[in-house]
Amino acid sequence: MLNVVIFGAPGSGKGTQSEKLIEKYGLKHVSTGDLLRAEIKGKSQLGQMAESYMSKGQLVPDEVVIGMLEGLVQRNGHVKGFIFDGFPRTLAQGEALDAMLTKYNEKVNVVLSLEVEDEELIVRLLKRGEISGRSDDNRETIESRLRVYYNQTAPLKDFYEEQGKLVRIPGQGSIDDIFASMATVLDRITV
Ligand code: B4P
Repeated sequence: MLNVVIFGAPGSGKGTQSEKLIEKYGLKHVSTGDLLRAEIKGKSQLGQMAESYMSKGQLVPDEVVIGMLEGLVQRNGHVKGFIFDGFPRTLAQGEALDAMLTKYNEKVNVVLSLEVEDEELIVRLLKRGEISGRSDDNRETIESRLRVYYNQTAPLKDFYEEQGKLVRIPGQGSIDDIFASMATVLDRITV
């Protein structure tokens, strides 16, 4: 399996690039943001709980997100690999992902970290908010998401750097150029 984590701040282009990567590499896309938004749309109990965190720009509790992913990884043992988009977002999630994959003699092969300046992130998310209707794409919530990112998510970079898995990708510029940089890294990995 080729297991890739797409890492980055909110609005860094994780979802955008994941869509292109799954097409080229035939990997299974796992976006915790999409999974949670589907729960909200379906008005499930989990969705109602998740919305109360997401609309404030906070992370949904680890045990909820980890539980959601465990079953998904288990059901997809046959795939060529996974693209984890927006997961892990805390150290506890990073450790849980390692444990989940180890059970199947698998591991995270590489972590592609999209590096984008805050000003650009804010512009992108405000722009998306105008069309997406996402309740978390407004200025106040975006600022809270960025604070949460630096406090709770960014420390994972050290976690993966220590494992020699972190590759920083410049995330500003054309979507195709950024995609090409990511593909160059993935094409060098043999599994
Ligand atoms: P996510 O759904 O993961 O979304 P995101 O971080 O906001 O965006 P992403 O980086 O995917 O940006 P995108 O490509 O869309 O998370 C939403 C919320 O869900 C979180 O705040 C949290 O509450 C919850 N959640 C999710 N996972 C969780 C977890 N593991 N644990 C706990 N809670 C969790 O790009 C953004 C915009 O930029 C788009 O409009 C796009 O068109 C544009 N764009 C992309 N690339 C561009 C480029 N190169 N140039 C210009 N614009 C670009």
